[in-house]
Amino acid sequence: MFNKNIETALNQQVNMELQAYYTYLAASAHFEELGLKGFAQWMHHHAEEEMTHAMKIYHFIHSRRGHVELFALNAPRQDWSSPQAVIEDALHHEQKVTASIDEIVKLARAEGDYATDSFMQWFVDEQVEEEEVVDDLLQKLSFIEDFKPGLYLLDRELAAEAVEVTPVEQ
Ligand code: OFO
Repeated sequence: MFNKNIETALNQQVNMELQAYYTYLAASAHFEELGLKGFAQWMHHHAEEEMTHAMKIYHFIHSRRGHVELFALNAPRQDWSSPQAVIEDALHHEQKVTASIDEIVKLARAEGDYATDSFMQWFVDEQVEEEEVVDDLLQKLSFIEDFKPGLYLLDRELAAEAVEVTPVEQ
């Protein structure tokens, strides 16, 4: 029998990952409207990653014969004062996700659910990478500040990376 506390925590995590999908999709749309296509693709790629995270947990709940419960999503923020503000929001979001994942690991250990503990280790590692990637971009933006040609070059760099990582359909 799947532990109810773990099931609830995992369902909440599915919601958090879907909320991240929605948040990054809104950021992608914002960059698209600014004409920053590289940033838009970068965000779109990250939005899709969040969907895969949500589905990974979704399938895990089913594999334990648990019940998947989908909660409502909040409307994401859709307006920012600068590209830096968007990426700062993304970093705060990732930090919240990391804290939430750590809580699930703690709960799994407290409940003696070692299968969930083991499953969640993938997310623990993934969050290290997620925070690093977002923080790297934030650092680059802090070098650029308001220097428009720098933003243009960074946008081109992100567009080139997006082509390498995945053929994003437009
Ligand atoms: Fe799912 O890692 Fe970002 O939020």
